[in-house]
Amino acid sequence: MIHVTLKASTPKKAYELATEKYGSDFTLVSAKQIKHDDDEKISAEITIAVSKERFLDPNEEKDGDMLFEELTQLREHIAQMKAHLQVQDAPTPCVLENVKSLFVAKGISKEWLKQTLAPLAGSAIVEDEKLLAAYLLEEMDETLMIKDEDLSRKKVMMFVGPTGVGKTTTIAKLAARYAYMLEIPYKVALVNLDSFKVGAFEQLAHFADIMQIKLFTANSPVQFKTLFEELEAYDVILIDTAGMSAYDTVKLVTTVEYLSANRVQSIEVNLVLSATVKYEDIKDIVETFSFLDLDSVILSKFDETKHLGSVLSFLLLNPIPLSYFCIGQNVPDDIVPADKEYFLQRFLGDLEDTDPAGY
Ligand SMILES: Nc1nc2c(ncn2[C@@H]2O[C@H](COP(=O)(O)OP(=O)(O)O)[C@@H](O)[C@H]2O)c(=O)[nH]1
Ligand SMILES: [Mg+2]
Repeated sequence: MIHVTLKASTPKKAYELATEKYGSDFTLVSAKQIKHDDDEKISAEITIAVSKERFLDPNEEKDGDMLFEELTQLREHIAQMKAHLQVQDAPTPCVLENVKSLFVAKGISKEWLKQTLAPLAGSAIVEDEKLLAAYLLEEMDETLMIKDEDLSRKKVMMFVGPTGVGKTTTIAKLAARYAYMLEIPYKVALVNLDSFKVGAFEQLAHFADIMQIKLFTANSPVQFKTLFEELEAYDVILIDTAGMSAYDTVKLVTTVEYLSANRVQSIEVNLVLSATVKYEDIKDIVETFSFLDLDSVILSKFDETKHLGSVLSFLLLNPIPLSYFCIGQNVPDDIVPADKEYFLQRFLGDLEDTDPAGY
């Protein structure tokens, strides 16, 4: 085996580089994030082990024709965009600026507003504040993605995210929901991988005990793999993980090892994100955790804030499907399947609070 080190801006990108070069013919040896003191930026470095044959494989170059075709398409696209820009009239400054600043004040990113409003220049919509605000909400509705609750097949869900966001509580809520609160009772098992934090096992054990739901523990990827054979008869398996900060690469790599130990059953990775989190923090969190190939985002602590602009903004620029909203501390009641209307209504409520004219 040959050790190869790859650098990129994020662990995920470094991992993708490895996949691009070596397909799936490598194993991850280590990963680390490097925080640069001078500009606060973070970069990532991963080391992988590749067989000598694969390392020397000459087929790794990207097909020249394909690259050329992609470039030609890109150029055409840019040319079209430029042509479009030239026919636009000057925007109506006052209405546009008023609506923009209202949304910016509520945490919506200037970047998203700019790209969403660009095609409207010269149209009648930008002359009417209400119409323009309605247009933006409509665009939000179209861009947000929802992952529907699908229990028609066996489901394995892993919950990841920073410490204290509500992973364990969410698992308890979902376990009760699937086992007791839906039309069909599902056979639910809980798995704990959170061996890092003192007391983490007890918290889940306590919930499992109250709900009479089986709890299993795996202390290594190998144990985790064999555990799946034991769990054959369960419909829904919910996996709790160690909470980790956005910079905690050791735990991240451990979680990757757990995920890759199980090749039989696909595991849905759910990132639990607090609705109260700052935009810049969300960026770091999602960048770090997307290393695990996120399937959905669960928004927790919806009840703790009226200001959903940051989270909404992030999801508009980086659409990841939303699966559930957690709306309080009560187990099992305070969880609802994600719903765009609910989300946008809450955001709108916040918007209306500052705007006496009402949009
Ligand atoms: N207000 C509110 N608190 C929550 C919600 N979800 C979890 N919590 C609380 O957040 C704290 C941390 O939750 P926990 O599940 O231990 O987080 P974990 O470290 O991610 O597993 C606990 O006090 C929970 O009761 C929520 O939706 N709303
Ligand atoms: Mg926990």
